[in-house]
Amino acid sequence: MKLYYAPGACSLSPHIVLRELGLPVELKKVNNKDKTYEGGGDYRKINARGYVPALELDNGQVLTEGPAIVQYLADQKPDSGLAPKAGSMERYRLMEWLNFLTSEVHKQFSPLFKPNTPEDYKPIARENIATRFDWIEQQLAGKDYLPGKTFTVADAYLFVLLGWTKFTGIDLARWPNLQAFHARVGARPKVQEALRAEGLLKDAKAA
Ligand SMILES: N[C@@H](CCC(=O)N[C@@H](CS)C(=O)NCC(=O)O)C(=O)O
Repeated sequence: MKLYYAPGACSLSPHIVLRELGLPVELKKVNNKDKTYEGGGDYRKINARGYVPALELDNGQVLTEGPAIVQYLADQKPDSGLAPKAGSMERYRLMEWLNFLTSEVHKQFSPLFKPNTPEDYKPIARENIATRFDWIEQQLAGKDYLPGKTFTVADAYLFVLLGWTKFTGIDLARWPNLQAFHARVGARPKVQEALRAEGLLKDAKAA
């Protein structure tokens, strides 16, 4: 399989999942500005919408949309526990989290990264994110991971989104459970491996 990614972008979530699962992958770095990828190809030929992530399967099919990709990957190794069994209530809970994270959190961050977002909209976006974080903070009380006791693909996604606070003027210290979660997931060896592979972690101390 090939994972098309941009360093630190939401594609870091399937990247972490691939490593947690121990699935072999070829990483293809995408330049999100000019829509080319490593080796000079036109990324829009891989994903016509031009955004990462995209997963190219061994049979040549291309799967897009982070929440779908991570579930596909987890289902390749159902015993990993990274996603509960398809059809179970726990699986729907996981999908509930993934959908919430993608539509209610991820997409609130997007305007904060865009150069053409009017400055006076940015505090509104930050406030929207803060409202969502308030809710997740409550959900994480007394828990190590989102849906329960073990790490799942939803946790990988939340970890990536929390990492974006550093670049968007949001102080995570306001949410101690989120901050502890970010440190907990960030300490996982496979997460560190993924960060290092994307050039986001120079050495263990930099975590
Ligand atoms: N709905 C997509 C959104 C993916 C997305 O927002 N990707 C961002 C990086 S986090 C991107 O590549 N943006 C560049 C662009 O839209 O041109 C998904 O969930 O996978």
